[in-house]
Amino acid sequence: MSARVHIGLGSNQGASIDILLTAIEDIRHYAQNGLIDMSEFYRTQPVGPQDQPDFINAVIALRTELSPKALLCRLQSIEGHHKRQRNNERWGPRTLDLDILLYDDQRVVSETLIIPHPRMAERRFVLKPLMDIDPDIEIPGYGVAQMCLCRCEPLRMEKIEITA
Ligand code: A4P
Ligand code: MG
Repeated sequence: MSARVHIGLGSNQGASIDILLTAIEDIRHYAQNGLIDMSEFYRTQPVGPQDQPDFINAVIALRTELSPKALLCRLQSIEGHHKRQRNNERWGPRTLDLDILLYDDQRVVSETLIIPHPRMAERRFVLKPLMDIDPDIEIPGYGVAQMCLCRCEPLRMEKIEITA
């Protein structure tokens, strides 16, 4: 049985828009499913250190038969293709960050994987694109996304046109 999964994408190094579009194609391929719902793309103020470029953020939703762990493994390999280098700076710049936000309404807590993503409910750059796809969605353990959005800190954020 397949699950509906939401994935958050972010980049603030390199050709971020192209990187996100390529990553979406890679995920489509890996998930063995042609159907992907895609949010708008946004240019967003960094959360964390401010001496780094703005991010491009988006969210996609798809159905997959991969387990949460298998999906994480595939997403990390896609991050690897984009020369993502993990360094020690928390919330520092990156070419590609792929986070599993939701996996049906399941909750997962393990050493390597937490679903819902533990910081998603406080992040405007996640909630806004998530609601482009599913406006009434509920985040298990946190409540309705719209209510979470109302509680978020303000964040500079603008929609960008994608000509793909
Ligand atoms: N991990 C646990 N749960 C998950 C999950 N649900 N999805 C583990 C993906 N990974 C998950 O991730 C560290 C470890 O988290 C992984 O090995 C995996 O086992 P990482 O991608 O190496 O590290 P990270 O992303 O730098 O760490 P962190 O703290 O998760 O960062 P966040 O919370 O993802 O924040 N500002 C704007 N405007 N836009 C952004 O996209 N992103 C960040 C990164 C900070 N500021 C930002 C943005
Ligand atoms: Mg991450």
